[in-house]
Amino acid sequence: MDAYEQITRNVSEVVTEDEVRALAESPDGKRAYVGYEPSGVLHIGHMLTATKLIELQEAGFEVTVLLADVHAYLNDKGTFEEIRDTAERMKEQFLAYGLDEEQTEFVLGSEFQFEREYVLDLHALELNTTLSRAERAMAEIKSGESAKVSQAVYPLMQALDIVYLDVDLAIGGMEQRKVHMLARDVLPAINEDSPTCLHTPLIADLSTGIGKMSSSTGTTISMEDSTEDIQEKVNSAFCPPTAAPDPDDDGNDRENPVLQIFEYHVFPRFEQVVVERPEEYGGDLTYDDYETLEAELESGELHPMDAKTALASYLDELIAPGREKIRAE
Ligand code: NAL
Repeated sequence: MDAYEQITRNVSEVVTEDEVRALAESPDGKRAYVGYEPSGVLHIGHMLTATKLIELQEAGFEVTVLLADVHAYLNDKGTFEEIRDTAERMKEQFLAYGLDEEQTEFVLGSEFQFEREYVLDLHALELNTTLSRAERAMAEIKSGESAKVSQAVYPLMQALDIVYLDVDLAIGGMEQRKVHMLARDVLPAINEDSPTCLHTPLIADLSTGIGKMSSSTGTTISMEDSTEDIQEKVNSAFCPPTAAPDPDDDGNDRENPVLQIFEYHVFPRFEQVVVERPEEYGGDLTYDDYETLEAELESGELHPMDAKTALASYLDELIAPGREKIRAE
C-alpha cells in the first residue's frame, strides 16, 4: 500500500485530494490531530478516529489529541471542573487503545485558548462569520434544541485551534465536516491557510442499521462494557445475510453495522480475522481482508451468528486494556 492509500484508507471524504497527496510525499514528522469533547469514557465513535490516528502513526505522522475541555463546556456538557476531571481519564484510555505514547501529544484546550492573542484572533473570526453560517456548521454537533451563542463561538474556536496547534492534517468524523468547511473558508480572513481534512465514516445504529450510532440515543459500545455486555450488544445487532431492503422505501438502504465494525475497527488492527466454527459446520474460516469476509457473508458461506461471535471477541480484545484502566481507578 502506498502512503496516500494508507492515509486515506477507510475514509469517507478527503479535502482535498491534492493536498493529501502532497502530505503523503513526506509524511515523516507531519502532524495530524483530532479533538474530542472529554466525556469520561471512550466509545466506539472515539475509537474510529483513534484507529485512523494509529494508522497515521504507522505512516510516520506525529499525532496531537486535543482534549477540548472549553468546547465541551460551550456545548453544555457539564461544569468546567467536571469536564477537566474526565479529560485526564480519557487520555489514559486512548493510550490503552493503542496510540503510541512517544508519538502522541495530548493538549487541553484551556492551556492556550484563554491567551490574549488567541482571544483576539477569535474575535476577528467572529467578525468574519455570520450567525447562520456558524449555526449550520454545528447542526450535527450541538446538544440541546435551541442554539445558544456559545454554540456559534464553538466552531470558530475549533477553526482557530487548527492554527494554534500547528497541524498539517485535521481528522474528524463526517459530523465535523461543516465545521472544517467553515474553517477552510474563514481562516484566510486572518491570513491563515485552509486546513487539509480527512473525515471518517459514521457507523449505523447497531440494532437497526438506520441512521448513525450515538451514545445519546440507542446502543453504543464503550470501554465500560464487560465481555458479556459486548457479546449481548453484538449478538442483537442488525446483520442481514444479504443486502438489506429499504425499510421506508426512501432510497436509503440500511447499513450492516456488523460489517462496518469489521471494516473500520477490526481489519485495520488485525492482520487476519479468524471466525471459529465447529468442525461439523465446516471448521474455522480465516480472512486476510475485509472484502472477502463481506462477500462470504453475502453469499451465505459465513453465517451472521458466526460473524457476530467473532466480532464480539475481536472488539473485546481491543477494549480490554482500556477496561482494565477504568476498573483500576
Ligand atoms: C474537535 C472538537 C473540539 C475542538 C476541536 C478543535 C480542533 C480540532 C478538533 C476539535 C470536538 C468535536 C466534537 N467538535 O464534536 O467532539
